Amino acid sequence: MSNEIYFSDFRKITIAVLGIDSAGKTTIINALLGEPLDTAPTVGFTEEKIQHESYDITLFDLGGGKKIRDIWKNYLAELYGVIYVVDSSTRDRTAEIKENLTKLLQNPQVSGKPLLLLANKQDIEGHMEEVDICEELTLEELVNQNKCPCNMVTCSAIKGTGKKIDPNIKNGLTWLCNIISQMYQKLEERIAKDMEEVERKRKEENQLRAERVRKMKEERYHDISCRLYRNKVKRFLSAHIRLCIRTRVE
Ligand SMILES: Nc1nc2c(ncn2[C@@H]2O[C@H](COP(=O)(O)OP(=O)(O)OP(=O)(O)O)[C@@H](O)[C@H]2O)c(=O)[nH]1
Ligand SMILES: [Mg+2]
Repeated sequence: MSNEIYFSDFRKITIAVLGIDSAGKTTIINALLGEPLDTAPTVGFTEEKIQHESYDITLFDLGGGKKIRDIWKNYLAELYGVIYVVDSSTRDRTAEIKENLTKLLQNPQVSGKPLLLLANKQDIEGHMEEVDICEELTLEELVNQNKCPCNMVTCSAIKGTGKKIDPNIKNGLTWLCNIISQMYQKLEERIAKDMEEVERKRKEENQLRAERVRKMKEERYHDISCRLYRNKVKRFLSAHIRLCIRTRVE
């Protein structure tokens, strides 16, 4: 009985772990789940559940490959916050990361929501420091413009899994949970409104699709009817002509 009360106190929230391909998103989720850290590129979307602080957290793991990023927009409305993972070991892709993060934070379903930026792969020599990442991404400007409360934490996802996880990842998640706590009611109301809008659009699209299918069927039926009618007329005319010829011959 006490357990039931205890678990019912847990608030349910959804957080997406985003970032471009190979940033370390799935590795971080596996570390939080206490699972082995070997990963393959995520093709599409997976969902995992963890408990942290007083939250039942649903984590969305979305592939970061160029061709997959387009699906992110379908998962943003229900988010209470975003964990954005950056591979700090390379400077080659900072322009791509900046463009991706800018587009994400400017999305009306994300603006204003809390953002935890994990500067991952800090174990690799020559990695970018926090200050470099801030500068390269013009992070302060970006989060201010989009009113996203933000915290950056450095980490190394391959450090360990479960109890051996890099404590910075857990601390970052605690920060995110705390800020979500402070904004909970506002976020909950906004998510309910955004999800209603998503549902309305989905119904509208389904209606439009059904209408398109109905029109296509109607047009096809019309085509077939016309063809049948033409064939009928043709058959009638050729029978009439044959009859005329036969009558004239006789
Ligand atoms: N050295 C080092 N390697 C890491 C770290 N985190 C992840 N990796 C490696 O980086 C590669 C990509 O990791 P994933 O977790 O699959 O990356 P992802 O962001 O999920 O990539 P997509 O699913 O393609 O979007 C894997 O080989 C990981 O082992 C880290 O902190 N340090
Ligand atoms: Mg992945």
